[in-house]
Order: sequence, then C-alpha cells, then structure tokens
Amino acid sequence: MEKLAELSINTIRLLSVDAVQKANSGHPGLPMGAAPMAYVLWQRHMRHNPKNPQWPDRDRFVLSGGHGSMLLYSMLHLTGYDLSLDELKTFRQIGSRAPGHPESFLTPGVEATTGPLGQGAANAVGMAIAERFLAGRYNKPDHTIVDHFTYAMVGDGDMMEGITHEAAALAGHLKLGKLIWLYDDNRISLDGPTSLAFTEDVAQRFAAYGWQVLKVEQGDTDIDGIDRAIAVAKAETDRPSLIMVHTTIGFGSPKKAGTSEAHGSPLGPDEVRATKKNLGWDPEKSFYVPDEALAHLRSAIDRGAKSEAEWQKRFAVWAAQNPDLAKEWDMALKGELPAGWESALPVFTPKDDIATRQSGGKVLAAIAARIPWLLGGDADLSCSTLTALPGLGDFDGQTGLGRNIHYGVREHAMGAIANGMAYHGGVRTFTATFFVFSDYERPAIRIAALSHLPVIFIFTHDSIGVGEDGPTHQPVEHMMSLRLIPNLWVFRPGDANEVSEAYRAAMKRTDGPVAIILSRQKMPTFDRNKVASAEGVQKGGYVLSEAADGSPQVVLIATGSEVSVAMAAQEKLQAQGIRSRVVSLPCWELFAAQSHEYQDSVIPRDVKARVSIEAGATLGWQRWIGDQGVAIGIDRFGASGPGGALMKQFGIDVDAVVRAVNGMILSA
Ligand SMILES: Cc1ncc(C[n+]2csc(CCOP(=O)(O)OP(=O)(O)O)c2C)c(N)n1
Ligand SMILES: [Mg+2]
Repeated sequence: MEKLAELSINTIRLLSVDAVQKANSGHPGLPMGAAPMAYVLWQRHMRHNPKNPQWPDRDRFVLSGGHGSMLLYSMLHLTGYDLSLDELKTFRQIGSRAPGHPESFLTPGVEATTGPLGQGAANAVGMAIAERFLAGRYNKPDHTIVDHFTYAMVGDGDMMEGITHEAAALAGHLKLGKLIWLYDDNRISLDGPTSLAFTEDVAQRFAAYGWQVLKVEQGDTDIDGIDRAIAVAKAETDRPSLIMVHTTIGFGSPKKAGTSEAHGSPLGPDEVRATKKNLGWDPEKSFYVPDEALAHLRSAIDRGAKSEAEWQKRFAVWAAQNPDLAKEWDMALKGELPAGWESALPVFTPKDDIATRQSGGKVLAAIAARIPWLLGGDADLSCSTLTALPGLGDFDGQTGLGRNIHYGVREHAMGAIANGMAYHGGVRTFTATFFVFSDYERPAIRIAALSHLPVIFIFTHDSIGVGEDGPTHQPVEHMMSLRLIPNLWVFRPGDANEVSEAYRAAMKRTDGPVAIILSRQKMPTFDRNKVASAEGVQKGGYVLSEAADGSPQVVLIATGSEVSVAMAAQEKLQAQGIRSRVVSLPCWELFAAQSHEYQDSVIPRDVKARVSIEAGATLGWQRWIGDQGVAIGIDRFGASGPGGALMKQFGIDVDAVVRAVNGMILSA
C-alpha cells in the first residue's frame, strides 16, 4: 500500500481508538477494520463538499452500524467538515457533537441517525428512491441536476436484522442501480464470532434479491481492490451493489484484533500503546494527526468545492431554462408548500357519512394533486387504507417516475425507507398500513421523531371497529403506545372535516413526524353549522358541542369514532336534564402545547365530572379527566365479530356514557 494511504488509514484508526479510550466507552473495532474502505470511498469516489454538507446533489453516506460512530466522526473531521479535533475529544460526553451514535440533526455531515441496527441500511434505500424520483422529475435531456450515489456501510449485525432483508429485496426489485452497500464482513459481532448464529450465504441471498455482489478478500490492505469494486458497483446501473469486504475487526491491535473484545469496549491504555507501536505510530502521542495525512484527506475540500461549483453552473443553466421547475425545486428543498395549497383541502358536508379512511384518501389525493413532490405508499394494503394516489402512477426505480410506492408486505423497511426519503430532502412522503401493524413500523417512527423527520405515518382500521378479523387485527393499546413517543404528533380525527384539518397540520409540520389514525367503519360527518369549526383541530382539542346553556355539569372527551358516541350521549343527557359539553381531542400533543388558559377553557378545572371515550387502552386518560373522571375504553384484547356489536359488547356506546355520567352525578 502506498505510504500516504497507509498513514491516512492509520490516522483514521487511531483517532477512533483514542477517542474511545478517552471517553472510556465506545466501539473501536469497527473503525479500525473499516478504515481502509472508508478511506478509499471518501478519498477516491465520494462526491461531497465538506464546506457545504447541504449541497443537494452530494453523494450520501450512511454508517448503518452506528456503534462505529467514531469512524464517521474521524472521516468528517479529517476531510474538513465542521467537527474539530477538540470536539472529537468530547466523544460521548453531554452536549458533544460527537455523540455515542450518529445523530443527523446534531452533527454536520451526518446523513442519518443510526444505532438500531438495520435502520441505516434501509434509510439508504429511501435516499436512493428519493434520488431517482427527483432525477425523474427535474432532469432534462440536456441537463442533469440530480445524479448521485447513495452509499451505506453495513455490518454483520445489519445483515442479520430482518429490516435489511426487506429493504434489500425492495431495492433489488426497484433496480436501484445507484445504491451501493459496503459490507464490513468481519465475521464478528457483539457476542463473538458470527458462526454462533449467522451462517447463511449472504452473497447468494443478495444475488437472489437481484443485486450485483462483489467481493474484496483482503479488505485490510487491498485498497486498490476496494477501489476497483466501488468502480464496478458505480458502473452497474440496473442493480444495486453489495461489496463484501472481508476485514479484521480491531485491525492493528495485537491482542484484540479479530475478536469480539474489539467490538464494544475501549482497548485499554496498554493495548492502545501496543496497537500504536504495531502500526508504526508513536505510542506517546494521542489524537495525533500527521500533517501529510491531514493535507491528503483535506484535499476533499478542494475536490468538493470544484464538484459543487460544476454542479452549480449546470444548475444555473437548467434553472434559467426551467424557471417554474426551479421555483418548485427550491420550495421542495426548503420544505415549503406551494401558495394556496390549502384551498385543495376538501370540505365535507353532513351528507358524507363515510369512514375516515375514505375521507383520508380523498384529502391525500387532493393534496398530492397540488404538491408534485409528495409521494408515498403502503405495505400491500392500499385497497384497504385507500391511500393510493389516483392517476399518479407506480414508482419506477429506473425512471423515477410514478408517485405510488408499492412497498410490498414490508412494514419494518417501509418506515425506515420513508425516513431515508425525508433525510434526503426534496420530497414529502407518507406510509400507510393497518394501525395494528404500527408495531412493525414503530422502530422507524421512533427514529423519525428523534431525528425531526416530517414523515406522515397513516394508519387505518383503528379499533375493534375493524370487526370480524378479530383481536389480531384490532388495535387496543396502539393509540396510547404511539402517544408515548416524544415529538410524534398522533391524530385520531373525529369526522371527515377533522381529517382534512389533521392533514393540514401534518403537511405544515417540518420538524417531526405525524401519525394519522383513521377508521375502517363509517362515521357521521358533523354539521359544522351546528357545532364548532373543525379548525379547532389545529389546537389539538376543542369544544365541539357546548352544553345547551353554556355551563356544563359534565365534560365528555372523545377521539375518532367515539366523538359521535359522545355527541349522541350529549343529546340523551340533555333529555335527562344533564348539561354536558363534548370535547373532541384528536391530538394530545398539540393540545398539551396550548396555553393553560386555552386548555382550561376547553376542559374547565371546576368541572370534575369528566368522561373520556376512546376505543382503546385507558391508561393515560387520567391526564385529562382527572382523578374523579371515568375513562371508557378497552383494556383487554378484542374479539372476532361485527364491529358494531363489539362496540356494544365492550361498552363503547351511548348507554355506557350515560351510565357513567349518571353514576358520577349521583355520587357528587
Ligand atoms: C436493533 C439492535 N439490536 C442490537 C443492538 C446492539 N448491538 C450493537 S452492535 C451489535 C453487534 C453488531 O455486530 P456487527 O455489525 O458485526 O458490528 P462489529 O462487531 O463488526 O463492529 C449489537 C448486537 C443494536 N444496536 N441494535
Ligand atoms: Mg461484524
């Protein structure tokens, strides 16, 4: 290996070793073994601009094995990103921009938040989809402004996770030729050698998915072999590529190389010294960056400036010739929406007695007609979720055309792929499936919330109202369970016009995900001449229907299909001479963010008789009903039977509400 390359690679290795040692916590093995491929990729292939990490047409790089974060931080520092050596010295400390695992919103140049294995690899599939989509929409025969590769570095752990099986299968199906995974094939994971549990033929598996599979046997030293493999991968346009690079975890450490001991603990002071000696380094120096290595790796700055300048030139010509598209491009990249888009939001009348999945489909289609960079899909359930965008075609991974993504029955990957599209930018996206399967998508929803990604997660078939499919298909704990995720807005709209409002809020949100929960069964559409405007949804909760004389004895608080139950109960109670107020509370998170004055004006402090009605787990409703309220819900699994009958059986009906109110009023 040429001297400068070797010096640079050892710099990457030992910076990582030193940072982990200083933190006394972290994973040195991956950076030590994967440094050669990182070096070759970043130095010889990746088009990126360290001085502008936001350059839209940069190649994307995702470190899926987020535990190897020091590899990424070393690369970012050494190639000239805004991450200083001093910051590397704060690795894993509170407030550091070099946190334990990469966080996209914290560190310039980190494209994706990774750590939960498999997510990053699937994110990369989403980035490659976004790239193709934007290429299809914006490139012109004589001007290419979107044309970049998406690289992910994946490890044994990623390869074992089911989510990467799903994501890779879809990537192969879509023929995402600009997607390249480098597999750090070191045959070691946390507990020991992969022979403990992971013995399938990965190469054959990926070949079967329709990938090009390449191998580099001497990944610790053969940088020209890695270089050639990446070149071959880039040249393949019809298939994604997997480059299996056989490496040694902890390379350079005399005692720990090739063992799981190098995986997740600092080498220890003695072994750090021994490793430095072994690699021809001065054992007394720590965080040492030789000038020649730094100058060599920082050549990325000039290369990046040049690449971006060339692109800017092309872009300027393209923009001059396509002014409307250029305006659109600008807006899409900034996460803005076209002026007047909200006028597309449908208004429903009381004649529309429809399931919220139906109104949801109409709203989504209307939005998509105004926002050409909205695309999304479902996990083989669009016939039920009603989220297909009519007339907008199926997404094609080669041309990038079409706005309906058929994910197949792959919820885990679907969520992470949508996140990848959001990380990429320039598109808005949604996913859809049954609410009960939100569990399958949850790991990605969590990361979307953590990473502030504006993805819309649509779920239909939201309660025992699903009916005959029975308890396996009837969500019970799911509403509460999604509400637990910080920074996720969860909407369960109470009628068609609330659905419109939920989508309005979702589309406007740019700093986090939104879940929209819709019914399978029909629901009435309230007469907004008689009840409050659905705009109240924007505050998370509002007084839908006031007690007849404005001084409620009881407050009925409901979401989704149970809002109409509350409305019917209000009427019955009035006939009994009991004054009740109906509050629709479709989004707890937004309501909780309102002023206390507003909250009190909706749920008055002095009215202690409160009933919540939601066909799901009751744990948590005490927050709004207080300790004297009654929560009507379902704290067991459902059952197979007609939805309406089940609601009655499980006590989610008008009679139950009236009984609860009578009980409270009598005991007061
Ligand atoms: C979903 C998930 N499960 C478990 C872990 C804990 N974990 C972190 S790294 C690791 C092993 C990864 O092995 P590999 O990808 O081969 O990395 P290497 O040991 O080669 O660095 C495990 C189990 C995790 N981060 N994410
Ligand atoms: Mg491994």
